[in-house]
Amino acid sequence: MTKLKLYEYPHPILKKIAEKVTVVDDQIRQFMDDMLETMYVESGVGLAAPQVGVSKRIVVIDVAMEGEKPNPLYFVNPEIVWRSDETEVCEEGCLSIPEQRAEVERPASVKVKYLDYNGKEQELLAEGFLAVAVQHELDHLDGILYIDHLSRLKRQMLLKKLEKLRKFNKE
Ligand code: GNR
Ligand code: NI
Repeated sequence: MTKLKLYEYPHPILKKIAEKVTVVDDQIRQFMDDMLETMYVESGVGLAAPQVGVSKRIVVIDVAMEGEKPNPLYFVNPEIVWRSDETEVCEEGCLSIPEQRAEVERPASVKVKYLDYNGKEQELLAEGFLAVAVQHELDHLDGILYIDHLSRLKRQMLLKKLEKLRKFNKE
């Protein structure tokens, strides 16, 4: 397994619409293994392929708590086929926007259709934090970051803090 390089805001690959995967073959499975390893090393709860420089519709998620049994989920060509009217607010972060967080409002639950690790069609009803993670990751496949859901003022404040942090880290 290989730890992959993370691409950070404002890299243009994060703004692109990712391409559908045609077949879930061994090469794709190898890549999903590498994505999962990268996610665990970076202590993320999810990772989308564009974040590691690959513009394909692939996502991995594991929302198991520390100390719990790992529960990796693999999503190829995922699509949200149902959203609840009820919404929830959750504080989100992103490995591509280091050390920043903000509250985002999203549907509280979603039903997602996708191909799994073996290329088999699956449907999952995601609720709670899993629903947040699924929506955050699927947004990445359409070039959307959680900061795109904020007001302009909040987004500008967050990006200013990111700039300051980067300057500080360079010194
Ligand atoms: O590690 C992550 N934590 C997180 C917390 C709240 C809502 C979404 C996330 S996803 C994020 C990893 C990441 O950037 N995935 O794209
Ligand atoms: Ni993210």
